[in-house]
Amino acid sequence: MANLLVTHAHLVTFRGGRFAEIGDGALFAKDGVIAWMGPMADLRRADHQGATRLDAKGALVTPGLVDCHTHLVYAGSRANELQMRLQGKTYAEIAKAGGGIVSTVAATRAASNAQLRAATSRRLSALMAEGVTTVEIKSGYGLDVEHELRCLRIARSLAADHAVSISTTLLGAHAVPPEFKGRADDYVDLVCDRMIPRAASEGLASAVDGFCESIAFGPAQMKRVFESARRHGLRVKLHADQLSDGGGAALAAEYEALSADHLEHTTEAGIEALARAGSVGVILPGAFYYLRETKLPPIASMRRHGLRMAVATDCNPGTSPTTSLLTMVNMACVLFGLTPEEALAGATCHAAAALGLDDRGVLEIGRRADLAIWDAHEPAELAAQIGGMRPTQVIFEGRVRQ
Ligand code: DI6
Ligand code: FE
Repeated sequence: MANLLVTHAHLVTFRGGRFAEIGDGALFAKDGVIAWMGPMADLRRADHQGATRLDAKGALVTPGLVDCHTHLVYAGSRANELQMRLQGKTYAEIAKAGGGIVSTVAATRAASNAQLRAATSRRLSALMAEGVTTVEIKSGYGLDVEHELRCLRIARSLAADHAVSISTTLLGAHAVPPEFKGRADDYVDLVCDRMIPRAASEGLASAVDGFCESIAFGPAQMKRVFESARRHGLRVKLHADQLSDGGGAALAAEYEALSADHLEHTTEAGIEALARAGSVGVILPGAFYYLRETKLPPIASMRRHGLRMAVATDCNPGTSPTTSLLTMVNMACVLFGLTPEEALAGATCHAAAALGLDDRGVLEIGRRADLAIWDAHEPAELAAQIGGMRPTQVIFEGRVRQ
């Protein structure tokens, strides 16, 4: 594997989860891993002989971005729902009337493997163009054993022809599919007894997620899903307290979830429980914006309890149709009041933690050499634009991404 030496870089490291910089720095990547980094003045020739050199000319160099919450695998469009919501219908009303998640399920089931892969690939490429080097992809629009596994397989297959690292999550408990209408508990049985065991034994998912909400699954049902995940050795995550306080955060904490996501309606006690459990709080400003929500997530409480905050796109056709993680960084600042440094930590180191990946998201010796190089001087410049910002170069596993 080729070695790479990046010189004259303004390194943003996030070591220990904290914002830190090396003004005129160098970074040596060997076999895809950061073998040395530090101030230019400390660089020794012997340490990097034979390496390809890349002069960053003072540019900002951050860890590659990590999008830790996406629903990239789907077919069809939900543009009609924007029109319905503009006419005053709520997301919950549309879902109850047969729109929402189950309409995307119908379109996804009807799509061929090639169509579904092509649509997902387009969205993945758009995320990557902004400097994303790790993406989490959830299933959740198949909602039967074969279609959920198919979505996970398609998600995993994309790593073969995209220079990005993909982490997959089984979201069988996303909605009750039409064939189980009125029999949610029977569907939960299917998720627990057939879907989770298959996803685990076939190595198709790294975690199990669920939509814990009045219009989806209650805490008792999610508990059964989490018990099954635990039996099969999979970590859990949860869509929690997005539209109402359903006790999702406390449940996620009880199962030491990797993350609890959304959290707009989470109480102080819920935030405290998550922080104590070591979970990450994933904030999703795209969904907040698109649904025109007004209840802000309790950011002050998250800071007070030291809950690590990640920022993600939640890319999905119904509530957050976006493939721009940097726009989410912007919205996390503008709508939720994060500082640019907090928001950038949320799209790098804390996002990696939300996926249980401790080998990335931070610039430090021994971590993966996944970097983004920006025509910028400070993190605020990455947060100050609404879309359109692109890295000048991306390094993935120690190589310049073409
Ligand atoms: N993530 C989800 O999975 C749901 N909301 C959210 O923020 C619903 C997605 C959808 O409507 O398709
Ligand atoms: Fe989501």
